[in-house]
Amino acid sequence: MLDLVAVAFWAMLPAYVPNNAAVLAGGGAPIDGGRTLGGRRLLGDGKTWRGTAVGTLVGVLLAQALNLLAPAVARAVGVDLPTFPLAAAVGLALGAMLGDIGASFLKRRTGRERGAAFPVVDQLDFVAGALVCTAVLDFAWFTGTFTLPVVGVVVVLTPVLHVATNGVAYVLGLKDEPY
Ligand code: CTP
Ligand code: MG
Ligand code: K
Repeated sequence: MLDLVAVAFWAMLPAYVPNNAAVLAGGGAPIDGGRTLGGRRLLGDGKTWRGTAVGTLVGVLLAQALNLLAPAVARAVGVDLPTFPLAAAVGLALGAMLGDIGASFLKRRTGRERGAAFPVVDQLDFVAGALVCTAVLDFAWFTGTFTLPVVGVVVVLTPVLHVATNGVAYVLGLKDEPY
């Protein structure tokens, strides 16, 4: 069980960090360019080119760092940890950002203003995006790493981590809402 948690956390790190990097880097031009659909913003001012680009880059670079650390960390925790081919790293990082963007699209369509909470979707949008994108870009790595038990742990573990990290970011004044 601890092995599963270690692999799930490690494999998802390049998908966890981009959204937090985007919070720090966000600002500038919104992706939707101010466009609206049915009287509401397509995505809103919270989804910017800069936040998306920096978030993706940080996730991909983190994966490279994890590749270097993998042998030492694996030895220390006694668990076989995966390394990230570039396609998988891009899938995890870009997919996380796209999942979050997709959720904003759904939020606007359901009348939720920027920053509004969308329970469950807020906690799992980037997981769905990361898994789908990684499966598309490197299917062999995806199926070898994200076995059904690992995916199960990811789905349970991620909301817990998400609530905790966003709570901390909120208390530190880095984020406007604690979700
Ligand atoms: N951010 C960004 N680009 C992204 C994602 C996030 O610039 N692709 C930045 C924005 O400054 C955003 C902040 O990170 O306001 C917090 O992200 P998030 O909570 O996802 O956005 P919200 O502002 O809450 O907007 P939404 O309701 O659309 O989720
Ligand atoms: Mg938000
Ligand atoms: K979000």
